[in-house]
Amino acid sequence: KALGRAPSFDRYLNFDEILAYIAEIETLYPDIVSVQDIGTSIEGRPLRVVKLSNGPGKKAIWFDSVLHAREWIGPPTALFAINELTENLANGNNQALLDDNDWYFLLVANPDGFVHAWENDRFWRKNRNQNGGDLCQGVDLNRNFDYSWIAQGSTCSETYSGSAPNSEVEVQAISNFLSSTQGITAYVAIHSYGQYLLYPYGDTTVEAPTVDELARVANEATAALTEIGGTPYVVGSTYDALYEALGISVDWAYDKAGIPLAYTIELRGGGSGFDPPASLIVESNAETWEAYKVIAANLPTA
Ligand code: ING
Ligand code: ZN
Repeated sequence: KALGRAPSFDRYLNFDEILAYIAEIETLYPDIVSVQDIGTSIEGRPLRVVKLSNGPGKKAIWFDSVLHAREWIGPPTALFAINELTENLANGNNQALLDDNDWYFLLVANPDGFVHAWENDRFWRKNRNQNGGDLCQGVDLNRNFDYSWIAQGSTCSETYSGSAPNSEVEVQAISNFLSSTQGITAYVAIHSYGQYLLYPYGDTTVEAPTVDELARVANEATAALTEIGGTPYVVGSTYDALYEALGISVDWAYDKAGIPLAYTIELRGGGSGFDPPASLIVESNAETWEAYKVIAANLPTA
């Protein structure tokens, strides 16, 4: 079915609908949008990246959402950003944000898990690795990055870290792309829920070397977010503000890929947490866009 020029924000889009939207904006805005598959999931689905750019040689910001299958409030915020920078380019300071930066979006980082959550198990978190025929399926992709990785959990654990660091094809695809692509100076992992904006590290209480800048931009971003509707956000390192977490994407991006501005945003929850009613999407998008804009406006030069 036709989605129209803007994505629907009155309901959640499934994987096929997200791909259809990507194909549509690629056709509608060929001067800005380019689409690239950076890899394939273990069940063979594309890891499809949307790049928005209106000229060469720019610094860039990267977003990924749905590394965790059940966190459906993430992709709408990315779709909203894409729509602002294409269809709504004339709004506010959107033109400047596109003139100054390239934008990358991996809308569904864990497509097999996402489809499984849509079709079988709404609260599925991990990918769909069969784990060698073991009792339970799935690896927690946000414990599989090659930074401070340890073997943790049985295959049945929600935070099973996999058989080795970077063992999962989805993690390999992201890691390879971020390591080999020039100009990316900000990394944003979109998760839910909890209303946090988190920076490195998750494995230690030791402060990141650039903690002052990480905290400055994060505080500015959450202030802009909260101004929209009063939604409170907590800023801090993953370890301090939340809990110890090893092998996480944001720490890998900062420490191993050398991306100086690196965050996990834990968006607002709703319903029983991971399943906010679709009626919350509009408000969540509006406030989150303010935070994304602040991060983009503070991109270090490459
Ligand atoms: N929570 C995160 C998780 O993977 C988190 C918490 C945030 C960990 C940032 C690491 C970095 O446990 C969700 N909801 O996924
Ligand atoms: Zn998550």
